[in-house]
Amino acid sequence: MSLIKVLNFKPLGDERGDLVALEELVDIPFVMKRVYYVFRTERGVSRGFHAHRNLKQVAVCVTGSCEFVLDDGENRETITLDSSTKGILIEGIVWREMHNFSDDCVLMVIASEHYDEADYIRSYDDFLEIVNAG
Ligand code: T46
Repeated sequence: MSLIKVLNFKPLGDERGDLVALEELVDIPFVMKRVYYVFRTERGVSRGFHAHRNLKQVAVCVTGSCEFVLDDGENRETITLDSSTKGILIEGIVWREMHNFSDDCVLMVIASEHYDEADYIRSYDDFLEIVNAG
């Protein structure tokens, strides 16, 4: 089974332009507690390099593009997010990295929990230990 779960959002555009609506438990498969966005990432800079113990997230590039690497300790997969109507669901203990941000990239992330630094696993060795322990 692929590590990458793509969510396709319905564009509600008309002659005036585009609109996408994301509703809790309809388009986003969890209760939404937080939204953040990453922008103005410098060329050549990568982000992420961590996993979460207990967090579900949906990531969408609302403008521009970036690459997501997801790794469950056995498999590593890459996806380019380059559409405001395509998101990915990240759940479970999955290592993530973001690379190749375009200059205009605005990466929006919807999260199932409030920010909690204690939820982060920031060492790849600790991540492997946790996934291998089941
Ligand atoms: C993730 C990927 C996709 C907060 O204070 N509140 C927040 O909600 C967030 C997300 C971050 N912060 C602070 C923590 C750091 O001092 O903002 C700073 C930058 O965060 P971080 O280095 O974790 O950013 P990324 O881009 O490496 O990772 C982020 C999310 O933190 C993470 O949960 O899955 O985007």
